[in-house]
Amino acid sequence: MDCNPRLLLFILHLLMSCVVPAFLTIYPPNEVNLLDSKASQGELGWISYPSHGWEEISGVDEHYTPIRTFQVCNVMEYSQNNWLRTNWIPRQSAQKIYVELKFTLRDCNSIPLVLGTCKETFNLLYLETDDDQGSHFREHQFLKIDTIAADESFTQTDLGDRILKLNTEVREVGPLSKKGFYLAFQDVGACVALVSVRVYFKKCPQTVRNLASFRDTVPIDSQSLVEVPGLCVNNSKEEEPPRMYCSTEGEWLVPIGKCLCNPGYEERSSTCQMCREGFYKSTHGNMECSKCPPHSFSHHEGSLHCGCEKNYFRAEGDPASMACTRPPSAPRNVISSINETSVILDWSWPEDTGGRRDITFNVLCKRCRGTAANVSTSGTLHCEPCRSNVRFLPRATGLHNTTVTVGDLLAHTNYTFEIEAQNGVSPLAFKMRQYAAVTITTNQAAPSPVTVIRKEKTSRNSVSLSWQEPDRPNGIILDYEIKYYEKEEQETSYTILRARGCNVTLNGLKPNTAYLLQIRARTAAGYGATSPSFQFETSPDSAFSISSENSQVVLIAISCAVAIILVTVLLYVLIGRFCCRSKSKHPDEKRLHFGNGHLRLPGIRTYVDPHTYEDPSQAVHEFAKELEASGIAIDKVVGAGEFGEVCSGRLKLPSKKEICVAIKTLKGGYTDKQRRDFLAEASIMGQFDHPNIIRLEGVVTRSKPVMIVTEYMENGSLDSFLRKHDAQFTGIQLVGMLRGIASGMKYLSDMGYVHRDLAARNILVNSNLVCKVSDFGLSRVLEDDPEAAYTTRGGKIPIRWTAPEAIAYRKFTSASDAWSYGIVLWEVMSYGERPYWEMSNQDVIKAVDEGYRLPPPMDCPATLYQLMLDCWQKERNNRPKFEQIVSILDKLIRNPCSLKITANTTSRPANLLLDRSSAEVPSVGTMGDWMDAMRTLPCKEAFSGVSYSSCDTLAKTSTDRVVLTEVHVTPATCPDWEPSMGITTL
Ligand code: ACK
Repeated sequence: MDCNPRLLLFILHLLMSCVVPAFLTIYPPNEVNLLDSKASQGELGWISYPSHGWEEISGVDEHYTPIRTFQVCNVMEYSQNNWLRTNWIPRQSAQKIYVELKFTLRDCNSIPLVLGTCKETFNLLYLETDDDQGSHFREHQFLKIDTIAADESFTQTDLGDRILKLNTEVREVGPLSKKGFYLAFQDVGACVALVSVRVYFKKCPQTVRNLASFRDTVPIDSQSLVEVPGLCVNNSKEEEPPRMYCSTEGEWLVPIGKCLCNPGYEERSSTCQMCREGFYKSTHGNMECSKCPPHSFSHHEGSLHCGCEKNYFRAEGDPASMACTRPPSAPRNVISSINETSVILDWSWPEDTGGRRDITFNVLCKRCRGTAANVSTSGTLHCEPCRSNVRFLPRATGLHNTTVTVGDLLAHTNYTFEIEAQNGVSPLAFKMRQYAAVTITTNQAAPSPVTVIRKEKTSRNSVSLSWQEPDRPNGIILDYEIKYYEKEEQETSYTILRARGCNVTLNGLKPNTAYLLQIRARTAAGYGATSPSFQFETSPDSAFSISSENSQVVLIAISCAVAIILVTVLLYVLIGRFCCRSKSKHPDEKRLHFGNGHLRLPGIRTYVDPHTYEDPSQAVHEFAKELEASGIAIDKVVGAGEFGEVCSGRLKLPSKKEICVAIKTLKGGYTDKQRRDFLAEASIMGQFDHPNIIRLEGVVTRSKPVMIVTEYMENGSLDSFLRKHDAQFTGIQLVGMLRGIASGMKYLSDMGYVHRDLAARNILVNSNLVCKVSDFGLSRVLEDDPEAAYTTRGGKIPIRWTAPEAIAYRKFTSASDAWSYGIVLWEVMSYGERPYWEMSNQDVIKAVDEGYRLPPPMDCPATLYQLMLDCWQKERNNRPKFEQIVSILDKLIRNPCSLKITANTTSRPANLLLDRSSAEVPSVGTMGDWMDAMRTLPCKEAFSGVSYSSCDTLAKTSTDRVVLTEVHVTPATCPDWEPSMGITTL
């Protein structure tokens, strides 16, 4: 070789230091090598022509990995033409190839003594063939790709040395069409070392994009982009056909469309993998699997949804992401308010809604034989479904509110209502049905009016009529009252008849006269409403047509008739008087004639004062059943009464179920008077039959101890019951209790009975929260009640509960009971607070007399406070009647929204009482604040927050009523709400 050996060594050294070791070389993934000289560790076997031209040299790199290089450096000689040809390289799928050359090329100036032939370039050529031609080599067959020159031959170092630099040149060749090709390097007199030759083509490598897999794609030289369809990976589904474009540079571009993992699978590392245990995926999509919702599980991989735990369900339409739920528990605190033959049922939401909000309520009505009291103990009554004509308002099933009114029940009949809460999964769990039951007894109800009246026969002086029994007799019709009068006289004078059947003949009428008639039916519950007026006319008087021979006969007949009538009237008056005296109770077909006045007919039964009986024990036996002591079992003492202990126990009557009872005993050593007074209570109680009056089961008077046995009230007296359950009831429940008390009091006042000691301590509460008035007696007010105090007039009166006129001059009436009812109302709304707190009785009397009244209890609805104030009107005739109180409370129950308007207070105002005369002031924290507000606030501000249309309206509504602020409800939140309702409905 002609080369300077030092030069060769230098080149080799350079090779060793610059070449990247082959085994470390990592090429881009989109480049596919067809030839890599560095990868070959043995001889490459390339052809060198002439043989003293290109020379193959072996060496090792710094890792001692052998590498092969070629070099030529015949710069000292003229006319150099040295060829180096590679082996045959199969083209594979390449259309365009890249040739990457790494080489060093010496700057001719750096070689001393060069004879002028030195070159600084070499040529790169190629030849396409379909097969390997072995060592057969012809120069002219090769096509030139390019002349290769070095970018830089030397680099100057800091020390002034010149270092040979490695050049890298890449050339594209194509399109190729034959199966393979050769490359050739032609040296024409340069000093060059070919360190490595790499031939490659570019492709878009197999890839997964958007869960679609795209195959290896070799770009087509003639096209800039190749569209490639993708295939969804396993367990996925095409959402939009996936596509991508492969560029000539072997790059994937513009992914379009995508695939989504199947249900039960989620995307992980560009694949769709099964959901793990405890997870689920119910839809197609590339979201992650979700954790099983509460009360559900998945024990397998790849779950589409999670199964529900035992006793938990998923309703149709519940999304898989929703927790499994269960049927609700039974509704709570059912209270019933009976009004004759209808009942309002009210209850609280179930404690456990089962995890759902779609709660509705169904009410099942059953008619039962036996008594309500039997139920509370034995729980088994013979019941059958109610008749279909029982009316439910708004309906019996699918109720969204917690109240329903049931009407058209039979009078004086036991019913059980089963109230069931349902939610969306209840149909899947019918075995888990839970309901609350309440048993009631409807009241006696007056019959409905007679509607059909027919005229059967008319004559000059009489008419025969018939009519149909009322649609709803509500009991056995005892008789009908027929009232008639001449139309012209307009009721100034009328006649009343009673008839047992459905027909009557009216005699003694004026001829040719128009009459109006009304009929009403009577049952044990009293009179029903009167029928609409029925008009009839008698026939014309034909006396003028009578012949003169007959006129005498007619005159005689008329005289006789007049005489008979006079005698009849005389007899009737006498008999009537006699009957009145002898307290005849059921006169049949009595004729009464009243001139110019109103008849007060006995409607419902009236209360009979047992003290009017000469022998009070006769009264006891008239109104109370004598019980066998052997049928009574005393369990325990529950309290102390004035005459002895109060016990709970059981009563077993022959052929009846055992029931729980309360037993009041008369302690030994009593005087005759004490015995009489003790039993007087039973004589009074025994006259009452109402669901809100404590029921007397009977008395034991023939053996000792003397006992009064009543129904048992599980929750004891109302005052202590409320104190025990402070703030635990809803407004509607409290109103339900109050309604019961008012209904009982209405019954008592209708009976003509004045209670005189109405107070929460004298109301008993049963397990269904039904309140019943108790504690009847006469001397009791004086003796028994620990609250009773002696007045200046010597009477003993429960001052805080009693109306001023009753304190001042013992004017006890139903109106004074209404005052006491107002106090009970206050006690209930304040959960058993003591009225007037620790004020002395004297101070209470004085304050009330000066017009001060108790302030509203905390959170008390404005309507109820207004009702209290109405009950505490000084003028007793202005106080509401119990009938009105019942109807006010019914309205509130029907429209619970009105309870949300509260009369703001005060736990307990500093000055204790509110001045009635200035009561139109917004309530404020204390009495002092309240007075200030009254003086300073203009009307508009004072009532800001109340949705009144104008101050005028306000002033009008508030003239004699207290208007209270703090409206917590707005029409938006309470659609049925009328702005004035909170105040004016009273
Ligand atoms: O609050 P209490 O437990 O309920 O204490 C008093 C006590 O007797 C003295 O009156 C209780 N009591 C009275 N009558 C009855 C009844 N019918 N049922 C249950 N408890 C009663 C009252």
